[in-house]
Amino acid sequence: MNDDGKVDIYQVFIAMAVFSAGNFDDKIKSLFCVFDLDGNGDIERKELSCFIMSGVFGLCKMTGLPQPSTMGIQTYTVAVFKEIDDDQSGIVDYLEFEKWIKNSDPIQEFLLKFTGVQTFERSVRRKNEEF
Ligand SMILES: [Ca+2]
Ligand SMILES: [Ca+2]
Repeated sequence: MNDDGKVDIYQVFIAMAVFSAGNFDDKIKSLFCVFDLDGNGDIERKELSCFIMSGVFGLCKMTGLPQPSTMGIQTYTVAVFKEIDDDQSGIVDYLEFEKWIKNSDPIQEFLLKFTGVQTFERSVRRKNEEF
């Protein structure tokens, strides 16, 4: 949650990236597949909007935060899409998506933070399995 009341979409990414198995590149690939609802290999704006909408609402439900307005999410989606769509072609291909994830400081920071937590939990689980 940011100061202006907007839900931080990056937290949705992190939740997904952290809880899925595999290395970072695999995670980006699975994220891309989740976004690409019709599976045509590109992310269209309506797909991103769908994802953000369900992601944000799901997150709010999970955390008990108040839900932002649909209008607010749509405005946010347009801004995010513009940011990802590097060549402004109106569609996001995998390379643009990958570049965006890898160059996004907030995502990297959260990943580092949450991956550390996961590593700890994993080591605990591994230890338990030894007995
Ligand atoms: Ca698509
Ligand atoms: Ca593009």
